[in-house]
Amino acid sequence: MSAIQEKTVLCASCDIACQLRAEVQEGRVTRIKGHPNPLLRDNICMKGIYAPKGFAHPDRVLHPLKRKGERGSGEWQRVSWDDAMGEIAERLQAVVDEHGPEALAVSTSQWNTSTESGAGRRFLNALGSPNWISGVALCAGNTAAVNRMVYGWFPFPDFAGTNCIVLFGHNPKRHSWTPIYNGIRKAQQRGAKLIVLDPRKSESAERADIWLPLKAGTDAAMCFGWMKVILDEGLYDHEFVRDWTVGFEAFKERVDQFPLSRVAEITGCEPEQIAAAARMYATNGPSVIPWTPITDQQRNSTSAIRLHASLRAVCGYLDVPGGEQLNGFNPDVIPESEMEAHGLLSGDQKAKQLGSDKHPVFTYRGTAALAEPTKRVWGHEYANIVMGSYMANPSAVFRAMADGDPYPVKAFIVLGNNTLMSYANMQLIHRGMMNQDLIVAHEHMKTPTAQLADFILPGDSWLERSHMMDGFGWTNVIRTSDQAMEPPGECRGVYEFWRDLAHRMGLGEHFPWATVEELYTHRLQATGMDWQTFLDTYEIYLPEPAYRKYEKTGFATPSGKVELESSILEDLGFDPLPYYREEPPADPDFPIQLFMGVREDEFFQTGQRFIPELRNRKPEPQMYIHRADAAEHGLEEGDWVDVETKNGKVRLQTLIRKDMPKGLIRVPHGWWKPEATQGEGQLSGAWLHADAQICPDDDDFLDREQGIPHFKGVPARITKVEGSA
Ligand SMILES: Nc1nc2c(c(=O)[nH]1)N[C@H]1C(S)=C(S)[C@@H](COP(=O)(O)OP(=O)(O)OC[C@H]3O[C@@H](n4cnc5c(=O)[nH]c(N)nc54)[C@H](O)[C@@H]3O)O[C@H]1N2
Ligand SMILES: Nc1nc2c(c(=O)[nH]1)N[C@H]1C(S)=C(S)[C@@H](COP(=O)(O)OP(=O)(O)OC[C@H]3O[C@@H](n4cnc5c(=O)[nH]c(N)nc54)[C@H](O)[C@@H]3O)O[C@H]1N2
Ligand code: SF4
Ligand SMILES: [Mo]
Repeated sequence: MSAIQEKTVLCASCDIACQLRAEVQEGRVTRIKGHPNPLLRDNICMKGIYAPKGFAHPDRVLHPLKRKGERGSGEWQRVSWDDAMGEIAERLQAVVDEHGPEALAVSTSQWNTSTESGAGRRFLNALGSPNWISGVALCAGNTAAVNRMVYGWFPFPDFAGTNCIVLFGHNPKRHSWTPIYNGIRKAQQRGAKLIVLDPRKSESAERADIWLPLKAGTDAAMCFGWMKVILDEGLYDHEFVRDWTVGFEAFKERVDQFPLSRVAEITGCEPEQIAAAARMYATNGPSVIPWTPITDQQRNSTSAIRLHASLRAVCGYLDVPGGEQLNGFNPDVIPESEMEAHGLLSGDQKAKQLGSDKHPVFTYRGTAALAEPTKRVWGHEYANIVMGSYMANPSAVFRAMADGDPYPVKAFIVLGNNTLMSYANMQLIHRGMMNQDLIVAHEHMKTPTAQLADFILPGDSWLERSHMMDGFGWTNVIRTSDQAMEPPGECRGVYEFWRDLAHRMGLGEHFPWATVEELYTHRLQATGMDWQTFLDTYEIYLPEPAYRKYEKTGFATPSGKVELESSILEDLGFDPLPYYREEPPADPDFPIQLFMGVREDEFFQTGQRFIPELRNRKPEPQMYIHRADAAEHGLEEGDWVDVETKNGKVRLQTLIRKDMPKGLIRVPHGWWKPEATQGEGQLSGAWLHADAQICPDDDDFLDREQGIPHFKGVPARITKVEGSA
């Protein structure tokens, strides 16, 4: 038996990159353990613990595969990396020659593949395509882009120092974003208050000082209610508002349109409770409203996010201890945003970015006015925080893939993202994929998306590579991850893929670094260390926190102040003030409401359902429903139902839950069954269970400024399925 070695690694089985310790024996990871960091040592989520099992699964793709027969046939032939890359480069070049570089679109979520240091964007920018989309369009990235419009950066909450935490839906648990759960628990143990807004009595709501059971999708209206109380009662930071905001008078007039009686009617909450929560937030400060995906995914998303930002600002909680930090870049490391080389893409090509005409907020067009202020305050023109800026609009990209409107997209590369199931309107995405000349999937597993590819390329995993992570460009913390074992088979990293493709397509000059470690050394040049020395020296590398930095530099907005009234949105032709769009009129055919969400403890998003230890705990996709609604539909626990919206239907198993309010059901995200029949027509159960089929993406359900879909409070109907599923 050889000795056990221990390596510090960053987990990428979900998107928050916990530090973990990997025990390595005879070249294999045998055990995952907690890291001594106080937020990580006490418990690890089960996805982290079972990750090595997943990476050793017999169905993992270990060699490049090329499709045999029709697209989606489910039949594959093993090819060499050299043959695969040669053919991919040739076919991509043919698409570019015929339709222009903008005919290539890329989709990735980047947290699981983010070892690439921006190489994918760099490739796309060098080639000339603006059509990059990402799961972060629906999760944090879009919030980051909207926050930049208000005060020039995306703030990060100081859980350790705060006196009051407000969770808009967001419900971290022991097995869901464990360190954030731990951070909130520790704050509560210190005496910090917790306010939870959730239509369901979630685990966090159970522990809250105040729980507001608002109706799904009404978060923006709720924020107006809070703001009304805070402004009317003078509970805001008068000096900060006077010195550091613009548009306060107009903003106040808009807020005055939301008396508590109106807010109570929209949200279904009691006026006194709304006022009590607003007072707790404003008077127990410094308080924090941590980022929440719930307001990423609503028809009023942009307004809700702006109102969160405005609450932080008027209460004086920005860039103060215990409040919300505006971190900027780490001064010693070349930021990922810079490595992405957005300057390489010409103005003409940027202007072709799909969807930027109608829904510009996170596109090049929408963020152009931030370039100069960002350079002035943060030292670089581009700040791609959480990779959420400078993206195309996903729905617009899928339409271009399917219908060639306004121009054709004919080549699609997907890396670490299950595109078909990870946006709205799976039917459209499917049509778009079936209409491609070339699809490449860089993956571990034959996901429904990969099943439609021309090539599946075997990706390495987070235990099998080194990683330098720059806090998603959000915090200025740089963390390192040591390679714990060799990749199995012919698995390779994303950087190697982009570099190889660039060299084959005449773009090699932009990729002089032979390995990702060389690339890290390049980014670390100001520290005087190479990657190995840095890795041996630091697990974490960060500057001393500094507060109220805006007093010296101003905010990174066009006015240099917090824009309660947004000059950028006004110039883009939108309402410069936050607003509230009421729901479309009720449709008697769809009498109940649903939301997509409540993450499964056992799996991350669409992943991990092939790991028996996890799947045994949650074998089937479940609809949560109130007992009275179940009775009304003749449903008993375990019955199968079809849940339908006007876009399509999914089949789910009934689970009667006390925490659900009447009239609202929960649809789980991301279900497919890796053991079920693969290929077109079935896609391993995705056509039966994937929520993306019922997510609407028409104008009534898209947020106007960003063009992201509404997942919270969608009209639906349910029908019992006789017999089993
Ligand atoms: N319809 C619908 N869409 C949604 C959501 C929803 O609720 N409903 N939720 C949204 C949210 S909150 C998010 S965060 C996004 C998430 O969207 P994604 O990031 O796409 O998340 P996953 O479904 O986990 O897909 C990741 C894929 O990457 C693969 N993978 C994992 N690690 C690696 C790696 O190291 N290398 C490579 N090459 N591949 C790897 C996995 O096998 C998996 O298939 O989806 C968003 N989209
Ligand atoms: N185990 C595990 N952990 C995960 C993930 C996973 O897939 N598995 N995914 C990770 C990712 S990418 C994300 S984005 C997070 C998501 O995790 P969370 O932010 O916690 O989001 P959800 O679990 O979808 O839903 C949280 C709460 O929102 C409530 N809710 C539903 N509709 C509304 C609404 O309109 N308004 C309000 N205020 N509340 C509403 C639901 O009742 C639910 O209790 O989890 C992360 N952690
Ligand atoms: S919460 Fe779990 S899956 Fe996510 S990074 Fe941490 S250990 Fe990994
Ligand atoms: Mo997410």
